[in-house]
Amino acid sequence: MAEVLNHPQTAITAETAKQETPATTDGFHLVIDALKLNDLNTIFGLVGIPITDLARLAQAEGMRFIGFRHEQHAGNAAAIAGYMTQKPGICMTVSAPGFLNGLTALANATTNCFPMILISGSSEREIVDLQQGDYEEMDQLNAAKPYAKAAYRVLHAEDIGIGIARAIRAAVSGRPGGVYLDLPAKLLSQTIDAVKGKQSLVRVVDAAPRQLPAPDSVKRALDVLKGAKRPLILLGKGAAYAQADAQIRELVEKSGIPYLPMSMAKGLLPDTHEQSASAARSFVLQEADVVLLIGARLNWLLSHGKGKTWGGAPKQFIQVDISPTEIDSNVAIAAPVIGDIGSCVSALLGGIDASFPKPPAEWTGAISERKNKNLEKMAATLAKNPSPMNFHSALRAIRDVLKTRPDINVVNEGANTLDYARSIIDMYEPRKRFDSGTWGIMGIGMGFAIGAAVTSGKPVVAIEGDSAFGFSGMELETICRYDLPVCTIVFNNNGVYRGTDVNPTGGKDVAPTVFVKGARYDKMIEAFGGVGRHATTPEELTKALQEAIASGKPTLINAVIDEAAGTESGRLTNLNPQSTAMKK
Ligand code: ADP
Ligand code: TPW
Repeated sequence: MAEVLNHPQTAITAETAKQETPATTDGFHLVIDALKLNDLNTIFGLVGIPITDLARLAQAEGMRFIGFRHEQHAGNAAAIAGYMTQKPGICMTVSAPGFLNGLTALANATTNCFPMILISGSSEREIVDLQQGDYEEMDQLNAAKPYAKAAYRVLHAEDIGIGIARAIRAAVSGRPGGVYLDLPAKLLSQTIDAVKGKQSLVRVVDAAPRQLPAPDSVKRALDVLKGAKRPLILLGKGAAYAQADAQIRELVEKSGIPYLPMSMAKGLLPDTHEQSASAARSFVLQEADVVLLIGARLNWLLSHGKGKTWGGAPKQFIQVDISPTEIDSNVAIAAPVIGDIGSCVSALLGGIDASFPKPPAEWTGAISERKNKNLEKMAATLAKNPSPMNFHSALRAIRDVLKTRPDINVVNEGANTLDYARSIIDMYEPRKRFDSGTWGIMGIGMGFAIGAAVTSGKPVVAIEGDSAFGFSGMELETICRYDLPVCTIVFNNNGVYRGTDVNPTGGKDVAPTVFVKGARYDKMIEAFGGVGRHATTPEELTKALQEAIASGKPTLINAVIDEAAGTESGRLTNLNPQSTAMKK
């Protein structure tokens, strides 16, 4: 493989193409050139034959290769980069086990509608298909299909350009998702004429074309909205992804309709916006008569649009989404508006003029009343200073620091740590909050943190349950290696949900939810040259976080939380963040 790096033609440029010696190129170069041609300049991955050479070449050709300790986290980094940029994040892995480790992230990306491409090396087709036992043998293409939006394999070097173009389009057009691209090892070393190779590359034009909504669907939606007595706008992470921030804000403000952001849509409008109904979430979901969903699905996170969460009052839904089959997936949708969110919201805005009825004062007044009552209750809870810290006192300290830095990215996972942080930490800017998402998955933490830091060049604060952190903890080394401005705060309550469970038999094994007591996660990062801090009070936590942000150094703060403070989470009844936070 060494020859690959010594390849006479490291970059296919107009100049080199003109060189006298008839040059050849190969699969390795064509993959890198195709990615670069499409402005995909960062690869998140983990090496091994033949990806090692691909990674070396990528770096030699000026791309960024961010090497991870486990493929799942490389995949998560790629996925969040895709969500932040609307360009597919690229993850590269070796075959079979490396591919399978990355597949969890690909499936998670598809579930969350994040665009990414998982590129894996694979073994020889002849041997795989006859199941003759090759090194890391696996039929990866078929394994990927059920979990990806699309899956492709390239067998000939001259098809690499087309293969990558198809993967890009599949990832970002329509509803975004994860795409698998299978590159057999043999393909990478195939050589072809360099000029032919260059001609075979494709620069994708208009990868995610606008999709305009049908005018009659817009009219229907406006008619339903006009008839509302208690309207509500629900913003999902599709709305954040769409980067139609100004139009969405205008729609909310011109219509005067109260809105609720789903967790990753927080910050699309600042959480402090007066029309935000977050602090009266249960009330508005139950009482609204018309709900305008923008880039949000009626899945488990919204109790499927029915049941107690939504109250007894009959509702009409308007749904703006790019995917026609999302409509009527859980309950009947009175007015579907199909298209990209920017186009749909602009079209809706066209019908909202001075004569458009404002939501009745009875409705907005009732919401304000609820909000004020709840916010008062919350303020009282947050003002307490128990020792050891509980989730609220620790989050109050973090909230107050983050308030001063609205540009900071926030990663958040755990059970209680997720539920409480979601409602206590305000977001002020779009696409700055990255969390467990549609699956409620643990393990996105360090991958998302690295992806967000690399993509934005801005600091990241990862607020992590101690169990959640454990899934990706080894990536602290990656954070230190690339000297990323990531501050990880581990909410250490000695276990999953809490640390107080006991083994009912009195046997030697601890209860299934319990970890080593008093663990010092801060020592882990010190092993890699990062800064470890131990915080037992809100004051210590504040200071450690302020210093971490100011220094930009990789930091881990071990925040000691009362091991009895957490409740068992992940149940549907705990999905309403505001009410969960209110319980304490
Ligand atoms: P949340 O979890 O925040 O409620 P979901 O992931 O459930 O959000 O929903 C996101 C929705 O947004 C998906 O149904 C997806 O099809 C849609 N979507 C994503 N991007 C766009 C876009 N650019 N235009 C329109 N709809 C989009
Ligand atoms: C991939 C199940 C949901 S929440 C959680 C687990 C293991 C951890 C909760 O403990 P943590 O948080 O992080 O210490 P806290 O604040 O309550 O103390 N495996 C995967 N995903 C999920 N969701 C689980 C298991 C789970």
